Amino acid sequence: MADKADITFYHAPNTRSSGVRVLLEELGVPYRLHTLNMRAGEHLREAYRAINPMAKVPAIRHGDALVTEQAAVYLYLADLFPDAGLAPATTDPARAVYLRWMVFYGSCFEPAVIDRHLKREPGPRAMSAYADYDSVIARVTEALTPGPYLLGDRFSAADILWGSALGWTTGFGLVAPDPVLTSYVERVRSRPAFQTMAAADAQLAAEHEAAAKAGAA
Ligand SMILES: N[C@@H](CCC(=O)N[C@@H](CS)C(=O)NCC(=O)O)C(=O)O
Repeated sequence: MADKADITFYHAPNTRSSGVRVLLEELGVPYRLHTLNMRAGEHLREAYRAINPMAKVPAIRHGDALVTEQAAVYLYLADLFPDAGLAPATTDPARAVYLRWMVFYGSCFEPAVIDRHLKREPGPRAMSAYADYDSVIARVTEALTPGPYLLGDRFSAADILWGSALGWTTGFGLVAPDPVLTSYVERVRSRPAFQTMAAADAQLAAEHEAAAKAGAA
């Protein structure tokens, strides 16, 4: 296996890769930050398509291994650094709940939320991978009740993914505010790693904005 310090993280500020930045901060591990200025379209260029042919962030490279898709990135990194305790071990029954919510995110939550927002019909229940929007939101809300985290008292990498996602989806009005979801977002976002990421992303976003404007001038 590649050296654990040989990690490159492909990131654009204020995007789905921001949660991975929080995860790396929580893990407390060294990595190379490779930023992409989306305002300037850097993610669409050939150089980045060689990393992720979908031209999306996040992505990481660990030695020769390229990992794309945010849930895969979270799973990979949390398992790579087990001492941080952010992923239940394969022998731990909590792993089942952890994997369920990691996968539910991309296979049910995102499509349900985006379909609802764009007023797209999910189609017949039997053909819809997420059944229906209300069921998805109800399952997430139940999973966070009583909380405080998806695994009960135990904070995990899944909470970084879900705290980030519920933060932007409630923030942009894609998911209706709800006391359970809102207090969960506040709890997760109050962690120092989130605050470190938010400050660093704000600075990076300002730099990218200025560079894009200078390039367009
Ligand atoms: N399915 C991908 C989605 C990632 C994604 O949509 N990332 C956005 C940023 S939030 C992106 O890279 N957008 C650039 C574009 O599509 O041009 C994942 O879960 O990693």
